[in-house]
Amino acid sequence: MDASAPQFEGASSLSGDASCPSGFYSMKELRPHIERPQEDPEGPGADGNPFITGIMTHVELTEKQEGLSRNGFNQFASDRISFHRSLGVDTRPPECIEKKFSRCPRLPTTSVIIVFHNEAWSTLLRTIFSVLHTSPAVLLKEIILVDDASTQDHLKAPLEQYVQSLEIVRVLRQRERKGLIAAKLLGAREAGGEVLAFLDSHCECFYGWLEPLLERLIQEPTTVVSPSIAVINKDNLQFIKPVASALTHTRGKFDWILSFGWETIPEEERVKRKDETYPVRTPAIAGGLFAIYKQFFEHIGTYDDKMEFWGGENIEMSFRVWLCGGRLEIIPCSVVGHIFRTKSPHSFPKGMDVIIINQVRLAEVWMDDYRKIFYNRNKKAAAFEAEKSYGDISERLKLKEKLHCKNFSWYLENIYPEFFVPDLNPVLFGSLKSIATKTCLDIGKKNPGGKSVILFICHNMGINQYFEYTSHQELRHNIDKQLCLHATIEPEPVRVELCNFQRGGTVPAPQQMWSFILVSQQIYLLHSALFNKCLMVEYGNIIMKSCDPANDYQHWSFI
Ligand code: LR7
Ligand code: MN
Repeated sequence: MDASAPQFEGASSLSGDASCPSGFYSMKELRPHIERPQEDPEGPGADGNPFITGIMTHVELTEKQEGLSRNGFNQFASDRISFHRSLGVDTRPPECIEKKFSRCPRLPTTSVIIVFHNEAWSTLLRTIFSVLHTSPAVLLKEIILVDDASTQDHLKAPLEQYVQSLEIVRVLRQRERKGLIAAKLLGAREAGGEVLAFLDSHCECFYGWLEPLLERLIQEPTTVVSPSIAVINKDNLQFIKPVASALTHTRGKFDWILSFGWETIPEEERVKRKDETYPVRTPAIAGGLFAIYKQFFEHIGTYDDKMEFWGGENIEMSFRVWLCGGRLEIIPCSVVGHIFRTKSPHSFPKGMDVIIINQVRLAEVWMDDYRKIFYNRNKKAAAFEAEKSYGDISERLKLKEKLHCKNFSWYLENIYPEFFVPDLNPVLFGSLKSIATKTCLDIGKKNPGGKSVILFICHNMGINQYFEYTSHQELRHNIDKQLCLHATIEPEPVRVELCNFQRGGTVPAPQQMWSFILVSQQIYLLHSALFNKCLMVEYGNIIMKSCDPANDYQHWSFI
């Protein structure tokens, strides 16, 4: 698209001024008068290195443990690393390092918005200082901290007092806990910059992160750009830098229970890349770290303000932006680190079901008939949908109409054609219950190599216990990958393998083709080598045994 002809109303003002200075933006233009902690090149964690823990006293061990359970990352280590640490040598690809950003047309001014709830002092301050240290002053209009009703004392008056000297940093308060979506909306409303750049409250920006995002926005004002997200190790705070020689191109994706994930870009996209300054088109964004023109954010419908606390808004935004005329991209030259934790340390005042309700809202608004694939796999979501207890979505439907957004099938065909679309109406589906043991087939929480299947108490939620009997006679568990129940020769336990029918095969693998006899409740294999063998539970294992219609342990039903 031509940058001089942006696609939404009011966007023509975004193409930059006619008069602008010559030359390039320079990192030396950071605000010199802002007091900053001095970087200690020998200090713990310097150059992005891991924090090394020596022998710890009992008191230190207690502090470390408490920090871990409060934050889900090693606050003990974070507290001992300077607020201002260097991240060491620039390991990005040479074309990223050499790239210069012209002042004409000028890049837009940016409001960085950081939302937080009970964030540790050291991680929050390191996020702020890393923005101040890596963003040219002319581009950084302000940093807005939005407090989602934190209860920890350090985030009250002491935070305001501390950031006063930083001039361009201010704190907005959400008095009542509403979650990150409302907090981001508050920050966005108050922002004075042309661009909004959102960050989580435990990030560190790598040298030169901002300019490539802004440059892309002036080229394509209807894009939402994400940096490439580096991992800050939650246990030792090591900043794991991208290594140019081992660059894998990762993009964002989702699965059929609407969880966000990552995947390598398809080979045909990889070979088309000329160099690393080119953006990576992505079906979905992680949601925490992205930049967007404020005007475009408003044009495209900000967020669904009835989504609460956490979750779903990133997938909602991903679908909406693509369907309603925008684009989502990852800019590899822009690198921002984030502390990934395994579990949220925050309480959810209304319980974890809010996440599912957020997902139902997005499915109802954007997924058309395909939402059924989600509901089949998440029973709680299906129940919320059936009871219509997901709130009013009429405003979002109006928005969809106003923006003339496309159908979800367009998204699947054009934006994410690699994504497998399961049957909307499989022959049988639900949980596969063993009649004798009253337990259900489950792929296990961790499914090493995608192989194990276990029996687990039937929870009737779908998710890990979701299986469907397809029109090709497979028994598939297909939320993310397409996994098929795969017969083995006794005593080897039955497992799941990638479905043959999906990997380019035109028929299921013989070990993946089952006959389900509803009358006798038996499941047997059509494969001749396992002729007359039935799926059976023996001592808690699932194996193939000679069929015996009278044996309860060979009886199964979909519930
Ligand atoms: O109730 C809350 N209120 C908040 O203000 C819960 C959280 N928060 C804040 C929190 O302090 C943090 O700054 O919101 C931010 C995100 O919460 P995290 O860090 O506890 O969770 P997360 O890193 O898993 O969040 C990811 O998924 C969220 C789903 O709603 C949002 O989209 C986050 O922005 C997103 N974070 C990222 O995309 C960072 C990159 C990593 C990935 C994937
Ligand atoms: Mn986070």
